[in-house]
Amino acid sequence: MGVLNVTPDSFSDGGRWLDPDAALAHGLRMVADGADVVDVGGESTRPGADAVPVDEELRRVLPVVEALAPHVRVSIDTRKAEVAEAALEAGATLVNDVSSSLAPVAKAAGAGWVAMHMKGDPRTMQRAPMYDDVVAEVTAFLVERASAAGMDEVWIDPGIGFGKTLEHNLALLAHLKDLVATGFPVVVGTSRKAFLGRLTGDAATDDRIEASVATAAWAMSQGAAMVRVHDVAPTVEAARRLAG
Ligand code: HH2
Repeated sequence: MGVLNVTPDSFSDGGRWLDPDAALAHGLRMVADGADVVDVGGESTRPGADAVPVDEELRRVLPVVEALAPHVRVSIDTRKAEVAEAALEAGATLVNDVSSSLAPVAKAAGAGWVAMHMKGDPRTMQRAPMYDDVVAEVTAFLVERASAAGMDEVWIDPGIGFGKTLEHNLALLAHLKDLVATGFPVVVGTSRKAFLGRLTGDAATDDRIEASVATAAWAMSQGAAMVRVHDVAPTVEAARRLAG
């Protein structure tokens, strides 16, 4: 899954794809590089981010979803039902839902749904997140949401960096097999995230490519069915090598 943020403020590619033509070109580039899905988002969910009004989010994502949908499977990365509905009408077929609340919208449209775990909301989620057992709690939450959805296509995602410390992120990655064992296909997004910068010496987001590819490869080796990445070409290369 290639990331296409049509936002001014995403943490790693904010402002680069705000223009619809630039966004389309980058989406097609990721398809040429081997992405099976392009994930279009119009609201940053980085820690501390402010919410975006519905009209503005629609204005950002709809032209891009429409233009890309004939070329590749498009997912819509949103927390808003109105945006998910409009994007599904414009050609998206998967709802990537960091709020884990949009199953009814995806279901009504016959689309797929990614349920992601987040503790709190983006504005406050990194203020001292705490768990008794992060792996057990995240797994239980996702199984409950995914089972309750009663849909054919439900993916689960531990939500790396969403209300989690470095230690929480590493525990979830170390125990990904617990999520895989639930039987739901697992999505993992580590790409360019802050915890990688902490592990490798707080590098700029563009310098986190090796760590991003390494953690994506780890996730795939543990049975993740999809990885959400900014750097499609090296991740596809890693996937091919893993497949032998
Ligand atoms: N991470 C981000 C956004 N959406 N969706 C899923 N399913 N899993 C993730 O880990 C995930 C996600 C955050 O990354 P990004 O879109 O690159 O940044 P921003 O939220 O600043 O736009």
